[in-house]
Amino acid sequence: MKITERVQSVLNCIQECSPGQNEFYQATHEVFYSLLPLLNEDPRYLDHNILERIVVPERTIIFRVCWMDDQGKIQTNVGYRVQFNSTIGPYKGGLRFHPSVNLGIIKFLGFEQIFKNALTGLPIGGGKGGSNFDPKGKSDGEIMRFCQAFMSELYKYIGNNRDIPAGDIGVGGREIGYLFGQYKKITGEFDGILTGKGLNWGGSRVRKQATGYGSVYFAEDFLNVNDQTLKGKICTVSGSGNVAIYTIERLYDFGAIPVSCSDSRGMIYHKKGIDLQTLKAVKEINHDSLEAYAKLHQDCDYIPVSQYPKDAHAVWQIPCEVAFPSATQNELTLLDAQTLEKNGCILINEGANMPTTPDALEYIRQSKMLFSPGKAANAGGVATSQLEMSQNASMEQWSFDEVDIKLRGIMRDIFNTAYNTSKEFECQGDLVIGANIAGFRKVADGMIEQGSI
Ligand code: NDP
Ligand code: 2IT
Repeated sequence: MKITERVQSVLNCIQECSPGQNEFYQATHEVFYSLLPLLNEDPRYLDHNILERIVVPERTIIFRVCWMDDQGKIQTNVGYRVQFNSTIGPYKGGLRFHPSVNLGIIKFLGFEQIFKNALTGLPIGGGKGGSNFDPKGKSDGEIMRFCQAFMSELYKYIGNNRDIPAGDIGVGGREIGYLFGQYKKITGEFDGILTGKGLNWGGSRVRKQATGYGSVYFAEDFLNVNDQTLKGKICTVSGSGNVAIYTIERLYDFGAIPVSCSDSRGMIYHKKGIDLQTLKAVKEINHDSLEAYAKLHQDCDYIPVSQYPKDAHAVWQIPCEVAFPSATQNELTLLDAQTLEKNGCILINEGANMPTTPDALEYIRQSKMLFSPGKAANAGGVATSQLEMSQNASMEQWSFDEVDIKLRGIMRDIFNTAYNTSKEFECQGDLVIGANIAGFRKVADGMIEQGSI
């Protein structure tokens, strides 16, 4: 059997065995096809059936979460934890609370996390979890009771050497606090079983900022090898959550001009630059819609989702030099990629997980635009989570600068690893190939060394 036929037969199997899990299929398809240069060169991976093994999670936990709403009614949601791969360390990855969550979404995120975590160079395996719970419009009390109910089941499966969840969409500092409190109450242990904790109870400085800052560091390194910098560049950012806010913050520090942000209801275009203070107040403190931002700034444009062009997103219609998709999966379409190129964009730097659709990705890789895949560019969050674990283990707390300097170094190492691997396989600058091969090779070699685990 030819190598491409073998790859396709594993993908066919995934499609048959996991019907309806479109995002999972999309993620495995992208990774496997980008591994072809490696599989052609080194027969060990196919000999050891690594592809067949690596696409099946080591363990999948699905559980019921019942919690009481403010009206005294019991509500029911579904909880997930996919412990995907523990070859190089304990399972590590975020929890997502969003109504769109299902097994396919959690598996795609968990699968990506395996290679992302390997790329950081740190000893962490891949996992992901979450729930179809919708935090929007819920009171603090409802969020707390949901988090307590979720942890009442999850606590059985996690541990600081076993599985260490963190935040993702819909899970930030507040939720991590409620989850941690419940774990401590049930087990009686003050243990580093979650990352993204509060600074007074085991959290790490810079963790909140880490994904956004790391994404900017990665973009700067990629531009530098192409004789450019972020300084003075017009940047578009999508999303207005944890990743987007701290991307915007660090872009200003690098002298760039971030002109946009978005949420599930609309998009802000603020030509003179996003007002970070207003953005933080609207989103981090008031958990409000961006319409509130527009009301405070008469000189910005607000476009509601209902007015977006067909099959496209308003944020990618804005002329920019660097684009930072930082909201969610499949938020940058083929039409968006074509518009970005036409408007002079030179780099698309993924802050979110898999924000680019497959046809857009194919188009971008054949164009002159540079492309940073999320599993490399957004790895600063999980890397700093590992620094939090390290501080917990030694009962230390490092200064902001100490953590930030380590984060800067880790992002540079990730960039160099992905870039040098792309060169090794004669695709210089194709970081999809570079990141996927580098991450896969590390995990696959470990799987071979550890036998039939
Ligand atoms: P947040 O929940 O803090 O923010 C998510 C943002 O994206 C919000 O502005 C939200 O809008 C918007 N959004 C979410 N879903 C949709 C949707 N279906 N359509 C349109 N807009 C949407 O999440 P994060 O910032 O933490 O995560 C953003 C992305 O970054 C995700 O892909 C996540 O997996 C990835 N990521 C996160 C890391 C982290 O450390 N937090 C690390 C690495 C990657 P609204 O406010 O209306 O809900
Ligand atoms: O997608 C991701 O890397 C995250 N949501 C962060 C995971 C973590 O364990 O910090």
